Amino acid sequence: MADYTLVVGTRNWSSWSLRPFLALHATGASFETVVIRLRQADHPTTREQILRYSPAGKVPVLKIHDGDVVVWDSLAICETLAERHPEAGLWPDDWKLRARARALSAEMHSGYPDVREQLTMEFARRLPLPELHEATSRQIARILEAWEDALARSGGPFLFGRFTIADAMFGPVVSRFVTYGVEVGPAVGAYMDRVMALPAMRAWAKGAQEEVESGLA
Ligand SMILES: N[C@@H](CCC(=O)N[C@@H](CS)C(=O)NCC(=O)O)C(=O)O
Repeated sequence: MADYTLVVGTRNWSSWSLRPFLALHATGASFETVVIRLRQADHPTTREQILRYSPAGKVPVLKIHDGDVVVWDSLAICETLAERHPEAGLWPDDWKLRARARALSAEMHSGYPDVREQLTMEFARRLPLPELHEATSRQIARILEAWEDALARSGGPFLFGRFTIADAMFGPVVSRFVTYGVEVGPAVGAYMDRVMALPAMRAWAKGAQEEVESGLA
């Protein structure tokens, strides 16, 4: 039996689900993925299906088989994984870097509403950049500045050196910037290429592509 079950939404769309998927992949633990179809206006069963796993009625949800524990919310799942798999180094070792990585991850978790709304995740699609609202442009500039700063301080290849939860939290943003062709500088461009090339991102891309091709997304 696998160590975990991760319940996610339609992979082409569910940006929240991608984050713990990347973190879970990085632990090397065994897990199975259950995909619940989102945005089915004529199928009210989506909510019922999610409620079978979590009282919060949202994906992602992590089921920890050892102990029969259920954790919902992307950041809570990532924190739980970091605690259960210290060897995976999901947070930086140095407390100062860890504090910055946590702050950046929390900023992502609770912020950038206009980026989310205007540049919705369409993982497997390539779309024209819409005319950006001022707030969206401001939030994009803040993200790029935060990435550039973190990469310059750490020297890469990821935001805090090795892959951490901060990269997992920004994985869907990388996908959005690729989908809409957001203009970025060379350091950020190289970082985005590295994130897109992660085996976990490729696995997610394959799932999203299949959903798009079969009309599920
Ligand atoms: N803050 C939550 C957000 C979760 C969330 O909004 N999930 C969406 C999909 S990406 C969802 O479950 N939507 C289904 C619904 O609202 O019925 C997290 O970090 O996990």
